[in-house]
Amino acid sequence: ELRYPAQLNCAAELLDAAVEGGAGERIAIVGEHESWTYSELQRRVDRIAYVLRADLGLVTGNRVLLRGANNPMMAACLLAVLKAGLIAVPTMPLLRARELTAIVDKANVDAVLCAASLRGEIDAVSALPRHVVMFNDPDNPASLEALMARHPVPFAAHASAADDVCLISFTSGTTGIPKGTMHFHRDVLAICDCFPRHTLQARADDIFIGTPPLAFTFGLGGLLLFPMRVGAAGVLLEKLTPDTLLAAIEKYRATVCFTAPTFYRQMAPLAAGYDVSSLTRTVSAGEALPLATREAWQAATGLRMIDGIGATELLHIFISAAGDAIRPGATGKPVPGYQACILDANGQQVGPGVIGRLAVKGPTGCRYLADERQKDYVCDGWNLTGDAYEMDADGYFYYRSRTDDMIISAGYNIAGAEVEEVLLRHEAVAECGVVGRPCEERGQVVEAHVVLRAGFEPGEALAIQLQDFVKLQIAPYKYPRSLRFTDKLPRTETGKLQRFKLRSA
Ligand code: 3UK
Repeated sequence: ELRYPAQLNCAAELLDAAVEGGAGERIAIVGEHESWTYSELQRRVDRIAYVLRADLGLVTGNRVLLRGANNPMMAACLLAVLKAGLIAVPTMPLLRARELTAIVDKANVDAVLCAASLRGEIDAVSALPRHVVMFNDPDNPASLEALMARHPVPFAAHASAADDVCLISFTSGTTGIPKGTMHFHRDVLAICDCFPRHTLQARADDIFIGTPPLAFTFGLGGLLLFPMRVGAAGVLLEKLTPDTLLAAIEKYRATVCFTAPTFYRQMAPLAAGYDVSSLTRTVSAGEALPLATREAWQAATGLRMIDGIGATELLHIFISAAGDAIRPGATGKPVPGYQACILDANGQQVGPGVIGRLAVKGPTGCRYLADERQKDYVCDGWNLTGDAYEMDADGYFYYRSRTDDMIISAGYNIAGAEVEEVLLRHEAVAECGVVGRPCEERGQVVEAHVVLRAGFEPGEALAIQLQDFVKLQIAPYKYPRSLRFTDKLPRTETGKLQRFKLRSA
């Protein structure tokens, strides 16, 4: 069990402890134009903390909305908010003014720190808080950097309680409605002391890289908090594509990579063009990892993918497996520190081989901002993630679908992910999404939305070929009776398929 002192500031624990422990001259953060040692990062964090407290007059518990793509200053701002005893409200870079207005309102934001490149949507927010400060804004005399220059170091970390809220993270909203989740100082350390420690076995000489935004807890943990907890380096790059991520892995000799399954699927055929031999662990999360993707990645790089399921409500990954413990097809076992089980519709635990609702318990857990259906997610201390899972006799957990995405067609329960797995094995298929479309006769009909690889033409003949391909590999009642070709699938900024958009397409 994890134990932390009652008084705990997670930023001090990550940053000041690293410097005091002798990591001061090691590289903490690498950006496109600069890289900072732990001491350099600490000096910036301390000056920003003074700006927040002394210049803006913020007091303990005030909320600071953060906007920026992945870059070193965005990381420094985040850490400064935590170190000053304030609450960070990071926001996804692509959010529009309307969504930002809802967050400012819901999270009761007191100040905004915004990268100049994302200024447009912030300016359009109605009812902004009193303080809006821009960073990465060299020509602006009122920029955060200009204010920072007037302050000394060090800044003494605010003496927070271990269970003071320090982070409000919004879910990516696969259903379209983002929910705010609150996390304590101790939660931030707890995620560092579970998955990266036990599953990844992170070390000081690791170099972390990847695509998830720092505003997504997958990225916040994987690219900033996890490396800091062990004195390692995190590479923070904006606007990565499959090609530029591969190039960056080569350039920075990255050892650990975090991204979503679709990104690995796109990188696999390109990987031969780059030297990615520095990689030792690659982590896939955000949505189910299809077997075809796992195999393509392993064939291209020799690496066995580490799949892991995480959730904003639980802050990070809670079921995973690495190395020899990997079982293709399974997400893995509960990460040390967490427990998991499968519940039936009545909330009773079921045994191996039965599909049910995934329930999770551990050092972190869901706390929605007021009035947001806390009771739907937390029941008897168990977090219900909304996923349909199955366990085997050895305690491995297998993803089946989101509970509300299970397709029921003519009385059969069909998991869209299983049909997607099969389609992705066909040479013509680059991407696909399988959903249940309402249908009078069968209740729902299995419908596949397919993006073709270059060189393949959409048409009736190919549709029939794909349908037959599915029928030969899984029970024929699961084949997509409806099959549509499309150029692009609707995805969230975190790489998740938006099935609700496919259902109404
Ligand atoms: C789904 C997965 C199958 C699942 C996240 C790592 O994705 C993250 O958080 P979100 O709040 O979404 C949570 C939901 O996403 N999911 C995530 N990973 C997997 N499904 N296999 C997986 N490996 O439905 C879950 O309930 O956006 C992931 C770390 C931090 C995160 N916040």
